[in-house]
Amino acid sequence: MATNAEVAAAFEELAVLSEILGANVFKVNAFRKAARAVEALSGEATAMSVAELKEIDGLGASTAAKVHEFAEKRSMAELEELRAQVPAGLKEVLAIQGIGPKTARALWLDAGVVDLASLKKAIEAGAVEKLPRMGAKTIANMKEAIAFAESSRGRVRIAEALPLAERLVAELARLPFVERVAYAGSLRRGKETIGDIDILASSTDPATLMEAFRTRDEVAKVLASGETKTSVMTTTGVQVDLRVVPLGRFGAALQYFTGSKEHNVALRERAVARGFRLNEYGLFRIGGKVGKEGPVADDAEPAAAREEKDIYSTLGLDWMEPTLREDRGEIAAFEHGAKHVAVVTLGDIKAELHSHTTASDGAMSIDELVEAALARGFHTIAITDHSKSQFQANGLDEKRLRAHIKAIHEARARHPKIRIWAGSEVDILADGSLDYSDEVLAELDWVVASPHNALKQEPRAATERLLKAIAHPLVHVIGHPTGRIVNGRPGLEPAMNEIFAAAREHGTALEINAHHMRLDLRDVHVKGAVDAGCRLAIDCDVHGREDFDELRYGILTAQRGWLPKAQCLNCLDRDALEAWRVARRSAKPLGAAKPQASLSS
Ligand code: DGT
Ligand code: CA
Ligand code: CA
Ligand code: ZN
Repeated sequence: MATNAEVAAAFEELAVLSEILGANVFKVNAFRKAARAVEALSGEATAMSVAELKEIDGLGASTAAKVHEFAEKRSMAELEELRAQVPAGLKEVLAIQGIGPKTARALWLDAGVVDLASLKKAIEAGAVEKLPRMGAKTIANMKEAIAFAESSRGRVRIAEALPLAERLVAELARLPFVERVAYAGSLRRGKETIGDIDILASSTDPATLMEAFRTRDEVAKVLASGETKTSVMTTTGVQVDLRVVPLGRFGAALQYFTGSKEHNVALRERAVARGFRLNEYGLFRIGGKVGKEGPVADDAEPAAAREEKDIYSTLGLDWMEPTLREDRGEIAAFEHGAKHVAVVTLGDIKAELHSHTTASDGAMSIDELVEAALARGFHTIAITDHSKSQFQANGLDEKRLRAHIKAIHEARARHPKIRIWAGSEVDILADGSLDYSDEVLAELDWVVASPHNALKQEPRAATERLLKAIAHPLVHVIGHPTGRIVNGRPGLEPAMNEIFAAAREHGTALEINAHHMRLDLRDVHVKGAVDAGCRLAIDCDVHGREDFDELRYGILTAQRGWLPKAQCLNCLDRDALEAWRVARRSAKPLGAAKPQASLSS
């Protein structure tokens, strides 16, 4: 059965391809409408009859039939036809910010562009500037976006890899001849993007295991397959490597293939300094059997190999979270006896401080959102719908906001077990001023201030903009501070050290937006903020019920930034969090904020 999201994606692709091919606007719009209609359905589209489907607003006879076709064949004949007519590489051109189907069509037909490489050449050769509506600024933006796309090429966002890896590991673990299986690599380290998924397994029957792996439904192409390693490409475009290792060496392989490479290099140096040799087969005492190239590793008895933690402990180290293994000081920090960081974990999170309802662009009512937060075991939920400038997200003007605040406060009586804050995600405008007046902001319990527009600002302007919001006495937290989208757009590039210093000084928290598309602050910024002594919030930016599940990505990013529980707002208990909220405001009465000039150099 195909999911509604898959059907909607097929319609969206039909719309894009037909627009590139110059289909009439009605046809293109019909596909777009169908995509939106299917996406918004509460039931499974593919389980409905054509007659039922036709009744749905946004679907007609022909699109309804296509839903059925997709349910049966997992594709549509028309989609296959269109795909055959459009160069496959145009997809990556379309993925560039600012290039829509119409521009892609012009680039293709009038400038011979068929993929990113030819687009670059066409720009250099001056063929693009001859096209209509291609000003110098548009072309400069395009060049920047191409460079960004190239830097993220071949890497998928973590949310495209983690659930897939978990499914593979769980299902391989169930095979009777599989003894142990785990994923390693950048995925285990929780990086925001993943080059490939590395899976390790021990098996009593490796050949059958490889066969079972190669023939799985997700596999589109087998890239290489041998006795100990098989690489495949999935239908979703993710490369997965499966390695079979002896059970007695599983821990060593897990350590090695988890990496990072930099961490491994540092660990290997430590091993050598202590008279060991470390590789993917184990930790070996030097002085054993020696071959032509030095001590022979894989046939000598290892000092540690079966369990990862034994490798670390034999080297005088405590086991550390894979998220910390980037050679950023973790080896010194985890010496036996050192008092090391206890990084925040999923179970520590007790509050969601950034969420949207149907009042702006969320999918849940106030009560549904509150119940979803309660179901997570949270003691506090801050409801923070968009402010008025976010008109495309149905942002609230002052009148609607006041009615919303009232409705939120009324909801408290219905949900005594959870603390409900009436908040706002207020836009930080390009000049650093906020989208509501101080008078209105003062009526809110909780204020998240976020940049949404003007995300191509010069670094200096971006810095000033954020500093102004940080210094604002009514702001509690800066939401997704840079506005970047993973693999999508770079966002603001402010002087982060100034941001951290100001956040620390004013007691304004900085957000790790947990959504896998954002992860903003990103890992290295989190580390900087932690070191500067800032408070951080980890928030899902909830728009729909399933967004609460994004929290795991925020936790991984937080861990990669060494965030201790003590510096994370969402880990405070109910009363301590309320006390922080109140203190943040009373510490800085209106108008008492430091003049901002003192912060900039
Ligand atoms: P990715 O896949 O690009 O997101 O990043 P990783 O870290 O998963 O890298 P990958 O898949 O090439 O290799 C998995 C791990 O294997 C890596 O984190 C560390 C280890 N590894 C791979 N090549 C080397 C190497 O040349 N030296 C060392 N020390 N370790 C390596
Ligand atoms: Ca990898
Ligand atoms: Ca790999
Ligand atoms: Zn939001």
